[in-house]
Amino acid sequence: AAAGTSPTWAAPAPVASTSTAQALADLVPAPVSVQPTAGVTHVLTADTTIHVQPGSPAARGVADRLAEMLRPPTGFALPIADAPATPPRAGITLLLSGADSRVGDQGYQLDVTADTVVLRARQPAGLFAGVQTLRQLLPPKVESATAQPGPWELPGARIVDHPRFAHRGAMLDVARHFHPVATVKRYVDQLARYKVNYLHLHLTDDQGWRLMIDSWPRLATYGGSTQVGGGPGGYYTKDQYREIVAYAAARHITVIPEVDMPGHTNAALASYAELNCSGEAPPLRTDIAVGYSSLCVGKEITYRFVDDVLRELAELTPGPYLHIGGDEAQVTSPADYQTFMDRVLPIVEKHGKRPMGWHEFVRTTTDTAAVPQYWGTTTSNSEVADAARRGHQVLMSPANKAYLDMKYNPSTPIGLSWAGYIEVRDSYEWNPGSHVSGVPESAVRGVEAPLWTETVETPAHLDYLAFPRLVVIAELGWSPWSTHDWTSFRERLGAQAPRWQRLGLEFYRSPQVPWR
Ligand code: TNX
Repeated sequence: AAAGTSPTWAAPAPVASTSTAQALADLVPAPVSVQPTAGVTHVLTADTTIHVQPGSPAARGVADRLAEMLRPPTGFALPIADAPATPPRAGITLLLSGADSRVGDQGYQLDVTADTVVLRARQPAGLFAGVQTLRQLLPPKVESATAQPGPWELPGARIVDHPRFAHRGAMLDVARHFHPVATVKRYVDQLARYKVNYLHLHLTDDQGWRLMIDSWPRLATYGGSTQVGGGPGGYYTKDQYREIVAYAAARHITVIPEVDMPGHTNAALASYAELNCSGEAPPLRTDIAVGYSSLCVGKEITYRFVDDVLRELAELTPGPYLHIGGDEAQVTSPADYQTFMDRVLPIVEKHGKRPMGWHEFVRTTTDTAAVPQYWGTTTSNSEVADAARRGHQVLMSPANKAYLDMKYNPSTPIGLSWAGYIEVRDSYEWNPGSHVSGVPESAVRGVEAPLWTETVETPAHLDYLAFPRLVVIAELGWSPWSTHDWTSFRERLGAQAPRWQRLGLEFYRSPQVPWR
């Protein structure tokens, strides 16, 4: 029997269909357009098949992710089959044709009728985004790892959706405290749910170097041997790192690796004495001071080191960007900072990548392919405004809005507070497209929520700081500004709680949010 037409499910109970329809109002991020079809419900059954556009391995990959997501909670087989040319069959169909022209490269159109669920996009990334919407249209028990009783109802609707900004990012600092592959993958799963499409990994800092570099192995084996507070630290082998990159890619998330320089380099300087101007290696550091370390700008070996590191990093990086840090170089003179960047930026390019960096590095270049990441706490910054005027695209991470490591309030048990306390509403009430004067929306590439981990030791700590604020930043990056409204947003955010509970996320129950 075709899915949705079996007698058992022909007439869903009115109560169920009301709560089912509510899911359309609860979507996070808010879609561009939702047209409910009153009284219509689609029910997934043991007979449901997932049909997918033939000939596209990436579309097939999205179907695989969809099946992996639905099989455990439903207990259904959910076989995947090639979609016939037309018309769409009963069940779920993923197609790379026929979508509303507004969807662009990352958006999708989702049509749910009694008999069919048809998801259309122009690119596999759009199908993947649409699958995340489909997941949120199902009841929260869809997040369970074990089989749950049905019914598995979707509300009838047409949704047309696409992101406001092409870049929605999250950063995880794996240097201050090392976070193993499993923790990173778990975070990737959460990012994917909220349509985040970049993961920035802060791989190196004063307290630790977290990636094996074959030509300079002591960076990882010695430089990675501790962390803030003096724990054992750790590092990723190249195979482990490839595993992270591939896991993210399968969820349409591009990894942006960061090697921070010329400052924030104590772990490297401690590992190789010859990198120091003095020729002497400093001790490893486990405190949280910043701004005291610098690579030796006047030594040639510095650039051999940078070339080796960036070459090996580029080989591991399918994405277009290498992040070179550049922040808080307080013991590098401005002239040395310029000299350093004049040598390093061409090395990034030589290895086929584009440079991204914390915003102060942009003063050293006129190459508009370089992306400054704004991390200031003010709404005027002449360096960034000048860069926008020259044609750079800016990534927005204002520390007093988007930093996930800031405490919510003075009694938050973990986190820092140098950029202020950031309650959930504070993280929501800013407009990335007009936040910094002189940086108009057309010069904004997108948003990123950084999570620095000086105080973040465990997945539970990570959960507490990232949820719900990561989801707030994801909404600001995706949803049209016309949907921006705290009163409705906090309801939608509160509706996520039953999902997060099933996922075991230890989120902060902000009193500002009506948690369901
Ligand atoms: C500033 S923001 C830093 C990091 C710290 C962070 C803590 C930036 C580019 N640098 O080194 O971890 O504050 O919030």
